[in-house]
Amino acid sequence: MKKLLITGGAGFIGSHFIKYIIDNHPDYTVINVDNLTYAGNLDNLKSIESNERYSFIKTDICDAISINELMSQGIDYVINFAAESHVDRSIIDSSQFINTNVLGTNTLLEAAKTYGIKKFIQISTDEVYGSLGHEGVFTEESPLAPNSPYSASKASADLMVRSYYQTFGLPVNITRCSNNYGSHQLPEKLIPLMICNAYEDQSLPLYGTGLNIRDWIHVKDHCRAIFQVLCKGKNGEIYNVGANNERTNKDIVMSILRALNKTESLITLVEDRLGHDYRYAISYDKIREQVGWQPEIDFEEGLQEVIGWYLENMEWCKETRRRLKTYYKCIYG
Ligand code: NAD
Ligand code: TDX
Repeated sequence: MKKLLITGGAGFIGSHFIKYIIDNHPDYTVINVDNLTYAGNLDNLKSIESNERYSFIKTDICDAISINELMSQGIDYVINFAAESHVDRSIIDSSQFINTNVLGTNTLLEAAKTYGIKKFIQISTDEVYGSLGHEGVFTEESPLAPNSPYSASKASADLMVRSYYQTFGLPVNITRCSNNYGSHQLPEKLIPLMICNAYEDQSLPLYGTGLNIRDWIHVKDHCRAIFQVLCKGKNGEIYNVGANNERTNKDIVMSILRALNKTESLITLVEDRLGHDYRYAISYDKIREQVGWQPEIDFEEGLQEVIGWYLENMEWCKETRRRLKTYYKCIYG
């Protein structure tokens, strides 16, 4: 049995990854380390929670004593999903982004070095490359040019990961993925927020002109990519992960409105996000050529399937939104 330590496994992408491993790779055990912030929800893992190859430990990745104790128990691989992940929150207050995304990653790297971890994968983001104009795509050679406190904290973590490879020879990979969509995503992010609002006939707040562009990938394609990198990634390499699905935010919202049979009048153009990146687009040539991964899920089909999941799971949406509202009220008043 190979022992995987997953951080942030109660969140959106981490929980999908754990379910993917437990359901498809019987030669792996998974320890999920998550401190259950407002974004962590163990209900996301209900389908596998009693599997004997899965265990959960509530710990902060910044807690060096607990992290060292865990890694001393014969862990083979570490995949770091844990992060503060919402750009808007980083604009209001960046401190927790520095704690978790930078210092937390550093705590994991130190422990991974001490205990001779065989592979450390950092789950990063295309946002570290900054913003594109109308032309071009991000490649792994694109310069780091993060624009938000969130993306700056992720870029900082990437540089620490790189340094542990260069200085100590820690076997690392960094994956930089485009915007994920899928089930169980917190309704603070564009797609689930707009589905929930449209369902309840509430207004759909599009920032600025609504014409900013994101490049979308189904979370299940992302999870397969991470596993392929674990198996075949060359130490020290960065791999971009994407699926060539550029859409304006307005296009996305229009698709949601059509699927729910609602009218465009629900859309409200609101004040723009500060420092709002105009466009992301990512080339995945390197991971296709070196690792043999490519996306499989068609965007239009995937989006309809995902909208269907939220509509069938409105109780999950309502409960998650209730928790989110309570949390936001406590933090921001
Ligand atoms: P998420 O916010 O849904 O989940 C984050 C998880 O990390 C939560 O379970 C939370 O409880 C946990 N966590 C936060 N701080 C922690 C700490 N200090 N110690 C332990 N656990 C902690 O995020 P997500 O959307 O699933 O993103 C996962 C990773 O993927 C992040 O690193 C993010 O930067 C990256 N990423 C996300 C996207 C996207 O579209 N969502 C795209 C590319 C990369
Ligand atoms: O209410 C909204 N209205 C709106 O117009 C929200 C929440 C978002 N938007 C716009 C902003 C972006 O252009 O939609 C786009 C997507 O926004 P988010 O869902 O907040 O995602 P983004 O800022 O692109 O970042 C996401 O992708 C990269 C994840 O949250 C990050 O964790 C990941 O690294």
